[in-house]
Amino acid sequence: MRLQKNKIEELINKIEQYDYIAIFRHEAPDFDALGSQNGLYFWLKNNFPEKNFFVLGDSNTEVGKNLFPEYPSISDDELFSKPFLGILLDTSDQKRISDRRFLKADYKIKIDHHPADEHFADLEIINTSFSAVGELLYAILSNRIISKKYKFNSECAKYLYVAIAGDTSRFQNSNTTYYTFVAAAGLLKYDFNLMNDVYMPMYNRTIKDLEIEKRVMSKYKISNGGNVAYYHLEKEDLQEFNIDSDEAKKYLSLFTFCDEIKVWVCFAYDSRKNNYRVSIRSRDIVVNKVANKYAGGGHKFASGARAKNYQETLNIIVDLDKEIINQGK
Ligand SMILES: [Mn+2]
Repeated sequence: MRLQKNKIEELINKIEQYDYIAIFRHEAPDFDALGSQNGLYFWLKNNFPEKNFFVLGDSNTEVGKNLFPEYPSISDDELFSKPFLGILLDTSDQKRISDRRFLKADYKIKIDHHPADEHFADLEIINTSFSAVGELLYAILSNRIISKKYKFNSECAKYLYVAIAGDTSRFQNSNTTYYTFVAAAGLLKYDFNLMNDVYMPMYNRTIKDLEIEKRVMSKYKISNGGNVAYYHLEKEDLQEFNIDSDEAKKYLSLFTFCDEIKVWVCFAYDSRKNNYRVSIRSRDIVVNKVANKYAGGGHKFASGARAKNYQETLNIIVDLDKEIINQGK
C-alpha cells in the first residue's frame, strides 16, 4: 500500500477544520520544495477560497526566479497569534525547516519522501518510494478520497510537475518510476506549456552561466582513486560571478554523463557560515553515509554536507574514494 487511507482522511479533515493554514518547506529550497509548496498552495486556494493560506520560507533564493510568485512576509498578528495548521513539506529533519515559527502551529502535518530519523509532526505522511514530494502530493490529491470532492487546477499541476522534474532531473535519476510517469501524465492533462511554463523558467541559462561552467571546467580535479570529480568555488569565484553557495551546485550536472566518474562533488564557500557547502552526486554509489559523517545527509545518490575548511573537503574526497571501493564499484 503506497498511501494509507486513514492518513489521507486525516489530512483532508484537518484542512477542512482550520481557517488558517501555513505551508512550510526546507531552507535553501530546491524545485521540489518550492514546487510542492506552491502546488499545494494553489490547490488549497482554489478549493477553499474562503480560507487563509500562507507560504513561508526564506525568499533569497535564485531557484526558479521567474517561476514562483513572491509572497509577502507574514507578521505575528496575521497568522501566528491564531490557531493554525502547519503543513511541512520535503523536510526530514526539523532544524532544516525554513521559518522557525512552524513550531507555533496548533497541529503539524509532515509530507515527505526522505527517510525519517525523527518524528516531530502530529500526522506524518512519509513514503520514500516517491521521487518527489510533488509526486506524493499528486498521489494524495488525486486519490479518490479527495478527488471525488475537490479539484485540481492548472497552476497546481504546473508546480507539481516542476517539483517532479526537479527531483528526478527531468526523469533521468534512478528515483524515476512507473508511478512518476503516471503522475506526470496525470498532471499534463492540465493546461500549461512544458517548454514555456516549465522548462525554460526552470533551466534558463545566461551567458554568465556559460562563464561559470567554463570556470568549473577549468578548476575541477579528479581524486587519487580516479573515481571522484570535484570542484571548489571559493569566495573569490562566487564574488566574481555574484552567486552564492546555493547556486554553485547546479554546475554538478556537467559531470552526470561521464561514466569514468562515479561520484562528483561541489564545494562552495559559504561566507555566512564560514565553511564549505558540500553537494555530492552519483549514479549508483550510496553517498549519504559519507554525507552523514560531515554534518549532512540526504538521498542515497544525492546528498549534502558541510566541510569546516579546505582540508576537510579533501578528507571527504578520500572517504568517497574508499566508499566506492567498499561498495565494490
Ligand atoms: Mn524532494
